[in-house]
This record gives sequence, structure tokens and C-alpha cells, in this order.
Amino acid sequence: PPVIRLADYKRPDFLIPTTELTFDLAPTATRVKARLTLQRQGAADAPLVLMGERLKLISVAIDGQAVTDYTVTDETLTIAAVPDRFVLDTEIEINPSDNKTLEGLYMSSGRYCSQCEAEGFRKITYYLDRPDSMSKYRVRIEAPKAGLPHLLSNGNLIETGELGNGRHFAQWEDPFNKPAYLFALVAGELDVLEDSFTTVSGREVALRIYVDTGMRDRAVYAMDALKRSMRWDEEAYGREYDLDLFMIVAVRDFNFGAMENKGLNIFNASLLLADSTTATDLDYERIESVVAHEYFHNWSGNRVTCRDWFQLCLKEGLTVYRDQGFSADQRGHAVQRIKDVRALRARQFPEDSGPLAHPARPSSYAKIDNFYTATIYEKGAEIVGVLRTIVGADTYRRALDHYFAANDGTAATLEDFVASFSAVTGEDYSGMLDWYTQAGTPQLHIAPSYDSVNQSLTLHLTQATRPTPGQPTKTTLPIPIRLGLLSEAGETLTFNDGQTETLIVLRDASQDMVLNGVAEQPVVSALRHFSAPVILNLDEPENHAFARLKGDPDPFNRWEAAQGLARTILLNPEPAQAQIDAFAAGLKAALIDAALEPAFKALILGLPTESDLAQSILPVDPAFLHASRKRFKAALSVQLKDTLLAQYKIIVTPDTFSPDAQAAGDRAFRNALLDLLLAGHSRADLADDAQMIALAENHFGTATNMTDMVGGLIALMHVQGAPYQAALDAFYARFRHEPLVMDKWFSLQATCPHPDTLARVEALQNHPDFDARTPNRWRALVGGFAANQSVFHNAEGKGYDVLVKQVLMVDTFNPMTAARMIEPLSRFRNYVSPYKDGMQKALETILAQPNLSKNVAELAGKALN
Ligand code: BAL
Ligand code: ZN
Repeated sequence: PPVIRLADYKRPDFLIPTTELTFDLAPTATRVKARLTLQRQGAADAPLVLMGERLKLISVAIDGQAVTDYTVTDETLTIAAVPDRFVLDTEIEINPSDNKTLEGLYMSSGRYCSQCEAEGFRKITYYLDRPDSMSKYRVRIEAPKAGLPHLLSNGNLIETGELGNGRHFAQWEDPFNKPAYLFALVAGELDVLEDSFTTVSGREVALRIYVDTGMRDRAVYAMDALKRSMRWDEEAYGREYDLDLFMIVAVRDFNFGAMENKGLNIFNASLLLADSTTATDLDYERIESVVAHEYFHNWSGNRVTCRDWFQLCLKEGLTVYRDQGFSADQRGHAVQRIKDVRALRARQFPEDSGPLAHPARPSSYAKIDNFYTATIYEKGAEIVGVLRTIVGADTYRRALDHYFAANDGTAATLEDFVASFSAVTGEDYSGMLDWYTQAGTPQLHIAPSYDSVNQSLTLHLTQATRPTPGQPTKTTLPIPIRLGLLSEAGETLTFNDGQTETLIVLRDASQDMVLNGVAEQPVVSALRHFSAPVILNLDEPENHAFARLKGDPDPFNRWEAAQGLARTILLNPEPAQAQIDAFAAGLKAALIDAALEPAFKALILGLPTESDLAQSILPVDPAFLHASRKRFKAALSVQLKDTLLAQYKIIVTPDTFSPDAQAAGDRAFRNALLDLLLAGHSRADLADDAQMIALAENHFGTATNMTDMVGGLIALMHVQGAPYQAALDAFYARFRHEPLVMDKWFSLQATCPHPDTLARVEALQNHPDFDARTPNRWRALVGGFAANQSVFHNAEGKGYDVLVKQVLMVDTFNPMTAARMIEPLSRFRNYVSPYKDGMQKALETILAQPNLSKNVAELAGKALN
């Protein structure tokens, strides 16, 4: 497919100061009239070229005069000669009910709904559909009253009224300039949960969350999260809300998680609706963070938007960083950091080391939809964190205040963002731009050497980044390293006259750092709180990791020590029993440590996953990794049984459910304990195992919330057979009419790491409740399966066959969603045969398909290159 390059950026030839849209809604023939005021800012002879796709053009007029001299292609409407200032009227027709791309205007459960980011507005009307084209919008929606009582768009509701013939209208006006990707329209039958918020300056904002009829109670948590987000953004960033009304709508069919349309956020229902019987704690956690994320976009994205899509990470990286800060304040900094880093390593690190690696600011793309990636989002957030760590919290806040003030109402670049730091400090931060333009995860190597005579520690620090596609040579980056020292007994060790922690910024390829006053052989605790998104290689004996596991005052590094020790054992085909015993003892000490939070203990019980391990070894043999992990878990289970069981029994389940962090932490720990208990006990013929199976059955059967039900089901996966099937059947019988819970039912089965899962997934594709047109359901089954390392990587290639069939089928109507499932095949070169060849063949089969979408063609092509 043709490629768009950042180097070719040119500002638009025309400005559109005002945009007036009139919608006449009908499922198969919606009419859209657009009245745009246009002003030339480019060359005097530049033609007007508007983007438009899948539109039936009815009429065009300039300053009230019909125009017939224009050219229409599949993607554009061009009028060769136009005045310098004029009013353009167009009318088009679209078919929302036939729009299964879920971009532009479409229908979900009988309701009209829109998704315009990145380039969906061009499926609604002819327009300069690019983020640097900002306009003031007035939107009129006309529709039958029956079935469409609510007619919503951005901004403030100016007028509503009757049209006769059972029809009505609503007139909306958004006082803020915005790019087309933030336009939204929703119309339909909806229940509404109402509340209000008083901003810091005393303005009343009406808050409304629109949901499916009967679901109002399930929006209560999202409303609470919204109000907490609004307050937090005032306090942490000085950002106040700017309209009189803030609306959120939940829909079932949605390509993204949610969308930050000005004043009218649209959410995937899975990230909005929750109650204790249908949502897990993880759902609550995600709802809280996504509600915050979309709300925070009102400043980082909407008030200050992106000049072009290459700058996507300007709004996404910053907004993720902001929502992570919010979640950390709500739920605990260490636990949140561990979860964020786990997600970064699970999704972004593999991307950054494979054929789809790209910088946080890419320099070219074929379909921007393909760049809503972990790199843009999660690495983008890490880069903001790197900057904040380097400048400190106070300077960071001043720089952000400057950024919002200086760029308010504009479409900005990453240079503008970095310049705000220079503006408030007078220092040069241009080196930070390299973090945005260079792909690949830096490798940080630390070689400590201790001089006991002089009581000094020399740290030899080096950095290097491996080549990535299109970037054979790499530059050095500013890497902040938060560092402290421990004794070998795990006690804090001071240095440099009583210091307990220091921040080193490594800027060059190598640097020596000397710490003085180090009284004994130190254990290095580096990269505390994961102070930079790098891979750390620290030269040290194994007992040093045990010292950190025992006593590192930085909880992140305590968790990290356990991960590292477990990884060493898991990657060893024949680990020594002494190693396993030592790990079990370290784990036990953490589990019974009353000073540690249950949420943290749950995380420390989570051994590196098979996909984590796949990044630490070459070539990857998924069967070996699975067997090794299973064996190790079973050994720990047997060895720690008494401790696990005792801890499990200590945790009382309260009578009333609370989604708060502490109650969720207790549940997470209890479920993690159960999982490990069952990992070593799965044969019903042994009395001891029968006791464990009964424990899991009871956990599932008596669960009073979804988190514990899912915990019980996961534990029963170790058992398989009748107990597992009975739980699945009971789950289905109870929840078959709850779409969000049925997504879990599909996903749980697809992620079960048992060989029977392949046949199960093959059958589930034909289940009456499977629907590939609903992205949530499709991702639950197909995405869950593709993430299931040992089952997806089937030696006969049957797992890849399932994926190829599904991707090609979904690509015919929803390319954006289909393309996201190319990634699991992309690192084929890392795998041992026969997987490697099977994955490559699968990619070739996809690429050979005629009429492939640009989305899938771009990613499959890159993966094979
Ligand atoms: N802007 C797309 C959805 C999100 O990142 O909020
Ligand atoms: Zn976002």
C-alpha cells in the first residue's frame, strides 16, 4: 500500500473556521448536509481537495450556486478552481446499518453511533479530515422520535423541538475549535445516569452516562471514577473542565476501548459497565483508568491536539502517563507500577524487538489505524516518565502548565512538548526527542566493582540499542537510573555521607560512576521504580537478587528480584533443586510478611508468563517453556502447600462487596494462592488432590462476585475433566444473556493452557453465541487463543490455521480489528521449527489473499520483510 511520510508534512491549503452539519437519520439512507466556511491559506491556485469514502454525493454548491465541475474518486472530492473565501454546501447519503467497519457513522444494537478517530469522519461527509484542520461545529440532528428519543452530539445542547410527523430534532453547538476526529453523534433509546460536578472555580457541570436500557446501576462505578478523575486533574495538573455538560455513552460494538470525543465520550461497554456479579476487579480497575484516560484527553488531546498523526503519541503517551498517575494515587504506587511495567513488557517490549518495531513517533505509515500500538501508548507514557524523573516533579508540573498554556487551541508537535521543558528551565532537552524517534528497547548494562580498601563502589554503565527495521544504527539516550545499595543481608546500605538513594542519568554510551563511603560489599538495587523503559543486565552473584527480594525498600525491585530469580530457573532445562528450594524459601518469606500488602503478594506469586519467557531466550520453544513453567509451579505448590493454604484461610471474604483497592487486593491474593495450590494438585485419585479440587469447586461454587468465580474457574483449569466442565456449564447457564460475561466465558476457554483447548476453540467458532462482527466477542475468542502460547503454537500449525481463517474473514468487513491480530505471528524468526515455518506460512497465506485491506497488508508485509 502507498506510504505517507512525516517528511512530506504540509499545512492544509484551506482553513475551515466553521462547520455546520445537519443529519437526517435513517438506518439505510442517512442524509448529511455540510456547510463549511473555507479560507485559503495555501497557494492561490491550490484546488480544494476534501477527503471522503463510501459517500454517495448528492449535491455541491459554492456560495449558494450549484457546482458540477468537480472530480470524485474513492477517497476524494476535488474542486479545481475555488475562491479565497467561500461557503461550501454538500449533501451526501450514507448507510449506517451496512457499516460494519465501525468507523464513521454506524449502528450498534439499533442505535446510531460514531467513531471518527483517526480517519472515520471522511465516512460521514467530505472534509479536510486531518487533525490540524480545526473548526467550530454546529450540529443539527433530525430523526423519528420512535426508538430515537436521545439525539446527542458534542458541546452544549442549544435547542430541541418537534418537527411534526412523529419527528424531532436537537441542535448542538461546541464552542471549542476541534479537529474532525473528535466529532461524535449518538442517537437511540438509552437509560441515563445523572450527576453533577462543581469545578475548582465553582462552575456546575452536568454529568450524564448513557447506557443500555436497564443498565443504569452498572454505570455507578464509572460515574464515581469520572468525578474522582475530574478532581484529580484539577489537583495534579491544574486542569479544569470547560463545558457545562460532560456525557459518556456505552456501546457494545466498538473498535477501540473508548473514545475522547469532545464532551461526548463513547465507550466500549466492557470498559464502562460494572457490578460485582458481572465484573472482575480487573474490569473495575480498567474502567477507572479508561474513564480517567478519556476525561484527561480533554486537555491532552482535545484542547491541545496533534498537528498530524505522526504525533499521535503526543496525546496518547502523555494521557496514558496521566492516567497511570491517577491510578497510582487511587490504588498504590508500587502495585500500579508493577502492573504497568508488566503490561509494557508483555506488549511493548516484544513489539519493539520484532519486525513491527517503530518509534513512538513513526516516520511513515500506510494506515494510521495500525499505529494505535503499545509503543505509541505505553512507551509514549514511559518517555514522559523519563522526562519527569530527570527534571523532578515540580519542574515537570511547571513545564506541563507551560505546555497547556502555550499550545491551547492548537495542533502541536512533540517538539512543542519538549520545548516546554526548556522554556521553564532554560536547559536543552532536545536529547529527549531521540526517545521519540528511535525504535528499540535500550539495553543497560551495569558492572559494579567494589574496592573494600577505599570503601568505594565503581559502577561501569553502558547502553546500546539493537538495530530495528529501517534504523540500522542507534544513538544514545538519556537514561535515568534510580539506584540504592543493600547489604548482602538485605539491609539498606548508605553511601556518600549517609545517602540511601541517588539518581544517575546515563547519557553516553558508557560512563563510570563512583559511590564512596560504602562500608561493605554492596548489593546494587538499580532502576528502582523502573525508572526507564530499558532492559537491565546487572553483573552480580545470585545471592544479590535474594537480598533484594528480602529487603529492598523499593517494592518494585523486590518484585523484580523474584521475577528474575524465577526466570533463571524457568529457562534452565535442569534447574538445581537447591535453586528451587531457595526461591521457595524467599517466596514464603514474602507471603508471610505482615508488612506487605496482599495486592503486592498476589503480584509476587505471579511467575513470569510464557510470553515473558519467550522474550528472554532464543530460539523460543513454546512447548519447553510451557512444560518448564508447569513443572516449576507444581514444585512450588507441593513445597509451599501449608503456607499457601494457611494464607488462603486467613483472608476472610466480607459480607458486602467493595471494589476498592484493598478489598480487590485481598481477592487477588486469595485467587493467586488458590491457583498455585491447584497447580500441583490435579489428580482426583489422590486423597490430597481430592481435597484441593474440592477447595477450588467450593471457591467457584460459593463465589459472591465475578472475580472469585473467574478465580475458581482458572484454578479448575488445572484439574480439567468433569469439575472444569461443570463449572463452565454452570457459568454459561447463569450468564448466557449477559454479553459482557459471555465474552469472559469465551476468553477463559481460549486462554486455558491445556492441549484440549485447540479442539475447544475450533468448536467455539461455531457456537451460536460466537459473533465475529462484535469485536469484543471476536477478541475474546481469537485474541485469547492467539495469546495462549502453548496451544496456539501447535506443532502441526492448526493454531495458525484458526487465526488465518479468522483474520481473513474479519478483514472483509472490519480491517482495523483484523489487523491487530497479525502481531502474534510477527516474531516467527525467533521460534524453533516447526513453529517458525508454520507462522511464516500463515503470514504468506494472509498476504496472498486478493482484496486484502491496507491495514492487514501493511502489517503482514512488514512482518515478513
Ligand atoms: N484516542 C483513541 C482512544 C484513546 O486512546 O483514548
Ligand atoms: Zn487515548
